[in-house]
Amino acid sequence: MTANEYIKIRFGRHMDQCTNEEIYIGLLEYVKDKAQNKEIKGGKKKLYYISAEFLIGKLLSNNLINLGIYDEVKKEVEANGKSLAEIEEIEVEPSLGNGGLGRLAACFLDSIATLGLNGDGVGLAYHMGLFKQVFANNLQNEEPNPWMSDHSWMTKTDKTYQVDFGGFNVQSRMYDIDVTGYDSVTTKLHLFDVETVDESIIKDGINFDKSEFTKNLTLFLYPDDSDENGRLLRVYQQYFMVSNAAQLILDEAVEKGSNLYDLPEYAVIQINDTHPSMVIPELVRLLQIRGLTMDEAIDVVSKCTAYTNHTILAEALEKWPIHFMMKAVPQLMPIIRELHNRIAKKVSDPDVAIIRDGLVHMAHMDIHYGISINGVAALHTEILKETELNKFYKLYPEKFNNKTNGITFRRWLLYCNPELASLVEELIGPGFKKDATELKKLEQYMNDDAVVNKFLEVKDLRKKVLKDYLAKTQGISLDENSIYDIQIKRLHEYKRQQMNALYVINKYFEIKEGKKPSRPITVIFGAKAAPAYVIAKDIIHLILCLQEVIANDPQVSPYLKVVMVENYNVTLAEKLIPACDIHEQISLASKEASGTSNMKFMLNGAVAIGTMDGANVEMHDFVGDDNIFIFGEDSDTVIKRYAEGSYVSKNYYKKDKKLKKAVDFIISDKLLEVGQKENLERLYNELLNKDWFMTFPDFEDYCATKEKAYKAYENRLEWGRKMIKNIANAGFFSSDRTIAQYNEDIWKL
Ligand code: 26Y
Repeated sequence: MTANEYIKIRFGRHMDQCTNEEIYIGLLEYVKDKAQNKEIKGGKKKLYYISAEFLIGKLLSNNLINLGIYDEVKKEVEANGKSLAEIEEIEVEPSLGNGGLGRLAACFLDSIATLGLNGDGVGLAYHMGLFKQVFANNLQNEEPNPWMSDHSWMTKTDKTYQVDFGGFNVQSRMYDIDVTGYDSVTTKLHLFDVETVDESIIKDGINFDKSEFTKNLTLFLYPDDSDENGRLLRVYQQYFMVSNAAQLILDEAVEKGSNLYDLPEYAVIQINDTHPSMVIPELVRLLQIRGLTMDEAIDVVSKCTAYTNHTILAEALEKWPIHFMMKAVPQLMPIIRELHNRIAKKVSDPDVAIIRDGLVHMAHMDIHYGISINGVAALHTEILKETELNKFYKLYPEKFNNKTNGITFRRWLLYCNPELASLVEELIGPGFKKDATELKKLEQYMNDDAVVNKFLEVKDLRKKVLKDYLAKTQGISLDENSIYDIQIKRLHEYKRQQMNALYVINKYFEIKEGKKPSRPITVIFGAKAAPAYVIAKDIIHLILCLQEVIANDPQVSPYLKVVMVENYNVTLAEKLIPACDIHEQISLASKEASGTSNMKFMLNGAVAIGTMDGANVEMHDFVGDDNIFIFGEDSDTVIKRYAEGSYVSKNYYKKDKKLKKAVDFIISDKLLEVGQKENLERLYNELLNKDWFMTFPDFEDYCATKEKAYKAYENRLEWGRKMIKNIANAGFFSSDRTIAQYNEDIWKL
């Protein structure tokens, strides 16, 4: 049946007589039907990828592409005088993630299904997801971000479980989202919810009564955890997630014939950062209820779980106070104590203990009781082994391994940049769609000027698409002849958006002094700041103030434009990335575990300005010095400086006139005209007295390197060659490769 015929039956009308909304609903149901016909015939062993975040993005086009019916449906829709792009706008993006970790989980699901592996995702159905970002008075405000509706990709199942907390219990329900593989099978994302959740308790912005846990359990993703109740709610959410996961895992194993002693033959669990770590004691608990002794249960569970670490920032490694755990999940504490005692008996070093100073160290539990621990880029894994987790590495060297992150090329090339995809196909054939390393064949065209020009033309076209899109959706006007210099990622001091802002100020002064750039520059930011992260919000404030001041300065605005897009999300990323000339990967070396937008940009022919951090290091290995602009201190220098505790930001400020002038501008009258004194002063003082992520030492090199990149951009053919070199070498960063490695080394499905 064609989509047309399906819609005819569904609505009793021909597609041309239907509204976009009806066509959307029709296509959604049509796709669900097709997807379910391809459900994987499960093998014995199954992977459960448990994650607090799945930033899946819109699914209509993605599913059409993966099912191989995109072109056909698009033609049908157009033949009826409709536009698929407009129909897609009906779909609301579920914001079930913050950033990299959540988007990685979504890319992984796509690759698991594409490789035909028996694996499902397990997470939570947050009603509001992450907040929606709204700007007013140059400040970020947070609003609820509802996405569920009667017509969504979620299908209600009849699976329900009871989950017990200290003093109360809830009944869960499982909802499923089909995960379509590219020309392959369909697997599932299971999202759990509770029926007692009450959206009406939300008042002004994203505030709600944090003490009514049955009403707020799955209301928001990572609610503000700046107070006790907020943190407690996070423990409740995590336990709710893993208790459901554990019950599902045991049920499915038993259904397939497991006697539970052989559970490792039926299930392997990937723990995505420490948010799902309680699955370990929860499984031990449930196995005991089902008849195993404590010894047996621990033995079984410790053959089933593997842990991925996504950060070396100490403050992001979760440690829960025992009194929290006693209140929220008292049934787990005796098991956690037992897990702790067994280790303490063997290893006396308190640094590797599970319980220390009244805190439960979630990562420590994962490492002692799992089969694998992996970092997400080569440098990151080395740093874990050599410094952060060195004592664990010495205990269990065989457990440590690297799995450099990857991205799905279906969404991040075929879907988001069809013009580039078809140019590539014209040149090297369709093989790259299944085997990303075939992109390497593009290198043979690097000296063919006619081909190079075609790549430049695609980029120009995509810049125009972005210009139109931002004009239409956000009222922003771009100059498509300017350089698009883009930094999009969560707002965090270590990612150093503030250093980019200081560069903008410096450029502003240069232009004022008559040193005009040879081509206008558009610096684009997209970032949400965690609601309780004060300095991050101050950085957004600074950027928005700069945007206003520069736009209103006729001397500067023809040459420099700052744009902060509102509510940066997956949908916006899909528009921004194909249009980008230069992307900013400027984290303080050693701090960005991997980065994944860097891979998306590379694949779309943007050139990076970056530090030797995360996956940038591997990107640099592939493309060489000429095709990536590397600057700044390396991770060894940074780690050493932290160890010495010798960094004094003021010394740099005093020495470097250019830097001083830029920093002082933050609290200048000009900015205070459009900004808030309190916020700008706080940020100024933070930089001057702390600058914990060391923007000052890298500032000069950063500015010089940007000038070098902008200059290189003017040699259009040479730049085109850089673009091709990047695209041709992006193959390694396919999540198909990453997932194949997880399976080979850890999951063994
Ligand atoms: C504990 C809680 C507040 C928390 C919430 C979210 C802690 C961490 C996170 C999210 C972390 C995250 O997104 N990490 C990113 O993971 C990507 C995928 O591996 C990496 O590419 C990226 O470098 C890392 O910052």
